[in-house]
This record gives sequence, C-alpha cells and structure tokens, in this order.
Amino acid sequence: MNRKQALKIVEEQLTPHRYEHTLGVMETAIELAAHYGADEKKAELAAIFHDYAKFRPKKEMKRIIEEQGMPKELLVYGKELWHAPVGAFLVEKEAGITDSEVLDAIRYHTAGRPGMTLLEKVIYIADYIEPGRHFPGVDEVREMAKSDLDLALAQSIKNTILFLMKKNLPIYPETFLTYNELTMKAED
Ligand code: DGI
Ligand code: FE
Ligand code: FE
Repeated sequence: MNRKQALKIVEEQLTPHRYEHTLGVMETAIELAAHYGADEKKAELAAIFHDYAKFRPKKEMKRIIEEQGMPKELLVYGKELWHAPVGAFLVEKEAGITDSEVLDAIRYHTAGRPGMTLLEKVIYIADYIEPGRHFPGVDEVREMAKSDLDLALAQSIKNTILFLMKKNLPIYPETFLTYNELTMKAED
C-alpha cells in the first residue's frame, strides 16, 4: 500500500484536526527513522495508521478488547489507552496491514512497553513531538530526539506520567514499566 492509499483510508476515520496531526507524525517519523536507521517505509505506514481507531465508539473498543483477549487491565485504566491496541487489531482487519512490526508500533504507541523496538520508539516520539504539538516540555524532547532517542523517550514518558498525575488519573502499569526500564538504562 502506498502513502496516498493509506492516507485516504485514514482520512475517512479521523477529524480534520486529527488528520493534520497524523501528517505531522508521518513526517516526523520518517525523519527519525532516517536519522536512527529504522525502516522508513514501516515508520511511514505505522505513523499514518497510528490513531486509526481514535474515534471508534467506546462500546466497540471495549468489545474488541474483551473478544480479542487483550489485557483486561486496559479497561480499568481509561479509554484513552484503548485506541492503540484496538487500532492495531482494526488496521489489520480493515486495512489489511499484516506487518507485525508496523502493527506493534501502533499497538504500543500510547503506553509504550518494556523492550520497545526502534520502530516503536520512533512512532512513540514522533507522536509526541510532531510540529502540531504545543504542550509544556515538548521543545526539550524535540532537542533530545536529535541526538538520543532513549533519552527523548524517557523524558516524554516522564512528562506523560506527571501530566496524568496532576489530573489525578491512574497510570497504566506498562507506562511505569517502560519509564523504569529507560531510567535504569540511562544510569548504566
Ligand atoms: O492519540 P494521541 O492524542 O495522539 O496521543 P496518545 O496515543 O499518546 O494518547 C494520549 C492519551 O493517552 C492522553 O489522554 C493520555 C493517555 N495516556 C497515556 N498514557 C497513559 C494514559 N492514560 C492513562 N490512564 N494511563 C497511562 O499510562
Ligand atoms: Fe494515539
Ligand atoms: Fe497520535
């Protein structure tokens, strides 16, 4: 599937604002992939589809999580997390994407996971720093991403955890596990 075909499929699933975000993630992911030696085509495809399920009804996402045997914990930690694993499932089923590396990059783009692959890191960070993002701390992560992908990842996860805590929201355990792994690595 080429870029044009992929974008057409995704545009139908998203609001104009979310589609603009997707284009930003795509450009950023390709740049990061080129810089760090990840597969640029896979980065492009994963970026285009990463928020595919963002606007699916809550009920549908919940049903898919239950029926597909996804972690039950997802249901406890809030629906913002659901579009990532549900997206990976639907992108395979509805758009025919079968590349497991691309699907994993979509699946783990919100919470991360310990042992993230290079492609997963590229998508996670591209999602965080694409040009349309304007939250506090994003410029610091943009700078880090130019020279140290793991440092940028640790910082963006830390910012996300702090943001969630300030809003009294629960932190999904995988998010903490990812943060811990990166923090311990950074101390080596
Ligand atoms: O889909 P995007 O907005 O582009 O970005 P995203 O996929 O990173 O989703 C961000 C949302 O997910 C945001 O509302 C915070 C939420 N989130 C991220 N990590 C966690 C989380 N929510 C909970 N409860 N726990 C997490 O660990
Ligand atoms: Fe997302
Ligand atoms: Fe996104």
